[in-house]
Amino acid sequence: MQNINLEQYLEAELPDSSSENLDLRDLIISISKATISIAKDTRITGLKKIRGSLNKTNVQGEQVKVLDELSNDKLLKALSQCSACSGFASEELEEPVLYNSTSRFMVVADPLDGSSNINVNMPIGTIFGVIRNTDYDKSSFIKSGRYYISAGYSLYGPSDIFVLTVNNKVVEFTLEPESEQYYLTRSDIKVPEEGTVYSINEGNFKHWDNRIKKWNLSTKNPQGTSNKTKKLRYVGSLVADAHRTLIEGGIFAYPSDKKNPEGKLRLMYEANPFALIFTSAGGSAFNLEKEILDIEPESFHQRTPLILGSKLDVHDFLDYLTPKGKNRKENSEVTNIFKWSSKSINNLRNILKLSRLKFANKVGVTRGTILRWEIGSRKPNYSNKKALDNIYLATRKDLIENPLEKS
Ligand code: AFP
Repeated sequence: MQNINLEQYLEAELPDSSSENLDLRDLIISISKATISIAKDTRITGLKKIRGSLNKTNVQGEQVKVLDELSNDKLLKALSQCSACSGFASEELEEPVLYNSTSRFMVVADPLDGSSNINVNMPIGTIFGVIRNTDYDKSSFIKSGRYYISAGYSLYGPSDIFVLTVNNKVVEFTLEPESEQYYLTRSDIKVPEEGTVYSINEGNFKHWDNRIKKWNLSTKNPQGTSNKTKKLRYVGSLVADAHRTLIEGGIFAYPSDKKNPEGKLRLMYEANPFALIFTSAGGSAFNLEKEILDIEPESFHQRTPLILGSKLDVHDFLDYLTPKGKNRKENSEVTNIFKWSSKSINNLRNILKLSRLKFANKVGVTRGTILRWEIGSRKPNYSNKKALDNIYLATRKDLIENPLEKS
C-alpha cells in the first residue's frame, strides 16, 4: 500500500475514459500541491514568523492570521492555473472568485482551519469541497452538499495527511516530506458503528438547550450509574477532532446555542465536505434536524450546527432532540447524483427537444420507463440518475436553463 502515490490512486479511481475524470484528477492534484506547500509553512511558523495575526478581520469578523492569508493565496494561485476549475470561494474571501465560467468544477475551502491553534503548535488543517459547475455563475456555489462530487482535508499534525473522498470511497495519504509526495496510508476508511469518545466544547454548557445538556450529562455519566460513559477529547480544530472521529468513531458535536443560534461552523466549506466524507465512510452527519447534505443554503458563508460521527452515537444524540428518530431520514447516495424529480426529467427532455423514445435510448431505459418517471409513478434508480447526470452535464453548454432548478 505504501507505494501508491496520490497520482497513481487517482489514475486507477478516475480512469482516462472520461474527460470529467481527467478534469477532476487535475483539480485534486492542484489542491494537493497547494496543501503540500502549506504543510511546509506549518512546520516552521515560529522560525518564519508567521504564527501571528494580521491587523484585519475577515468577512466573519474574525481576526485573520498570517497563515490564513498565506494558505488562501496558495489555493487561489494553484486553482487559477488549473483549467478544470471555474471558481474558488473560501472563508477568507468575501465573494467567490470566478476564473473561467465554463470549466467543470468549483472549489470551496477553509484554507487554514483551526487558526487559533497556530500560536500553540496544535494540529491545524485545510478543508475543501468540489462542486459541479451547474450554472456557469457564482450561484453554482450555493448548492446543497448533494452537488459535491469530491471533498477532502489536509491535517498538519505529527504527520501531514491528505484525506480524500471520490466515488464514495474515503482514503488517507501521508506526505513523504523528502519527495514531497502523498502516499496511500489508509484505504477504504469506514467509521466504526459506535465509538468511545465524545468531542464537544463543554465550555458552552450553560448556553445549550436543556435536551443537549441532558445528552451531555448522560454521556459523561457523572453519577456513574450508566455503563455508556465515553471519554472527552476536544482539540478545537475541526480537522483534528473530525479526523479522530472518522478513524476511531464516536461523536463530534458543535450544536447551535444561545451564543451561536445558527451554530458556529460554516456549511459550505466545513460542514458539507465533512458530511460527504462521513457519509461515504458509513458514518452520519446532521444538523439538529436533517442530514447536512440536504440543507439548501441561502448564502455562502452561512453557519450550521454540526453533529458528525458513528451512526449509533449520532442517532443517540438526535434521539434527545426528536425521540426515536421521528421523521429522521438518511440517504446514502452521496456520489455525483443530482436530485431528479419527475418535473426535472421532463424539463431536461423538453430542453433537449427529444421524443420519449429518443430520450429513453440516451438514458438506456425503455420509453415506458421515461413516461412513468415523468408522471411520477416510478423513480429512477441510482444508475439511472447517474445516466441522467451525464446527459445533463454532457449537453450543459447548450442548456440555457438548468432543468434541476425548475423542479
Ligand atoms: P478558528 O479557525 O478560529 O480556530 O476556529 C476553528 C473552528 O472553526 C473549528 O475548526 C473548530 O471545530 C471550532 O472553530 C472550535 O470552536 P470553539 O473554539 O468555539 O470550540
